[in-house]
Amino acid sequence: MDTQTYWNRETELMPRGRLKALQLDRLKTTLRRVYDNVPYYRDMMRERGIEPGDVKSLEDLRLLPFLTKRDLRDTYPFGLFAVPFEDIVRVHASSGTTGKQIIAGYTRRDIDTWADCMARCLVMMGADKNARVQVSYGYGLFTGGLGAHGGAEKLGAMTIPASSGNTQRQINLLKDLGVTVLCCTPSYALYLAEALAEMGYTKADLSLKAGCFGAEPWTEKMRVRIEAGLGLKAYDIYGLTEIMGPSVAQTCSCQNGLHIWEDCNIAEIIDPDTGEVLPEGQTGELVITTINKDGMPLIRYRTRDITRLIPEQCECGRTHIRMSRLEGRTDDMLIIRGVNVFPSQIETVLLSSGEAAPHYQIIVERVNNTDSLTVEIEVSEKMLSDDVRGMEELGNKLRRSLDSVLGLTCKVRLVEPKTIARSEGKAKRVIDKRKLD
Ligand code: DLL
Repeated sequence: MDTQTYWNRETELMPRGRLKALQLDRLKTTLRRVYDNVPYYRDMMRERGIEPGDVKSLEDLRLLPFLTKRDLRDTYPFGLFAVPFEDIVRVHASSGTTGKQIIAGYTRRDIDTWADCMARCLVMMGADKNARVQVSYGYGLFTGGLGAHGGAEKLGAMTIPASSGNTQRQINLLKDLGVTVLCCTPSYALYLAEALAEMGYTKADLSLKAGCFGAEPWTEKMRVRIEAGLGLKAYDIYGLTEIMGPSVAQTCSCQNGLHIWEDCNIAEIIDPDTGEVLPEGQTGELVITTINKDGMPLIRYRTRDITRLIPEQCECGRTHIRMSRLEGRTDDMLIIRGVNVFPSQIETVLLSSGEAAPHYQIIVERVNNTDSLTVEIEVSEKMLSDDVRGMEELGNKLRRSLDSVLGLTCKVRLVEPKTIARSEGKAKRVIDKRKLD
């Protein structure tokens, strides 16, 4: 597939000076609209003594307060809508793991902008209207299914709304319909690769060329596994319900960072503890301001996702800034005996070993007021041996690697293949029993 074409050439290759001018223009319009139409925003700005006219440059964005998930909950369900109710044509919701769900509302133009951004992502993966796109993200309130679907249809590709689940049928569809592009979570992609082998097929029985995987953290090593298992090139797609759903950002064929569509979003990176904006290139929490959204614009929304911006021009020609693969979320970060631990660090260690399957679960417990971390790891079929000593050695080796990377002692429990539950959507990697107490 040709990855050198663009869906929206003018926008995707727009010189940075023009792109910044466009951002400022759209930012000013957005601020004026939310100030006039959304009392919650107006109050927030007035509390700070700010009016939309005070924002004269992109740097002035810093004058505005942050918005957090808490604000979205406080204004649940419709308090941040910035258009008359009759203009909202769809809502999506994010369940989250804690607290009340949040609702996002979209106008017809928003749905169209979203589909346009998603079409850009698909073309960035080499798809065109001859592509056959299987959407195996869940359809419904979750944005994955309908989001990917909208882009594939806009592109004119043959769109297969498989949704998630029913894994054997998924494989049959992939094979029988000659699907070229698969959209699903990376953990489900891995599960599909496993199921493919179990059904007696190989990647040669499929016609897959590209995969559009996101909605949960994953690592470079996991990408390599998926690519080998399904015989495709795997792209990382990012998004969140509050902003748009999939297609806020995606990797191009250079596979070195995700292009954030900057004609629709302004990205900042802040220190999650102090809220201070960090210089370009430093790692911190991603903050997004939407500048091309009518239904529910978000100003300086704290995503809780940890990444850094890559300002250098990309070889693919697109001028939109990139962000690095997400390192985790501020609220995913486990603090165990004072040490910060991200599930992605554990995944990297396991996959580097070459001996553990990428199926694992992290269990955190508190015994006698001390936190303990246990990593349950599935061994691969070929490693599963009756030789108890061999298994013991493997367990010790993994434990030593984890100890040194994490900087804390942990326990390793090796479990038999296929004993850790597979997920058809977002994988549940962490069981924090401390929170359950
Ligand atoms: O997960 C939207 C989406 C659907 C993105 C399909 C990509 C593909 P939410 O359910 O609201 O929306 O969850 C958003 O998921 O803040 C990140 O923490 C995480 N996330 C999304 N994409 C990625 C990714 C959708 N590529 C939250 N890598 C975000 C790592 C991701 N984490």
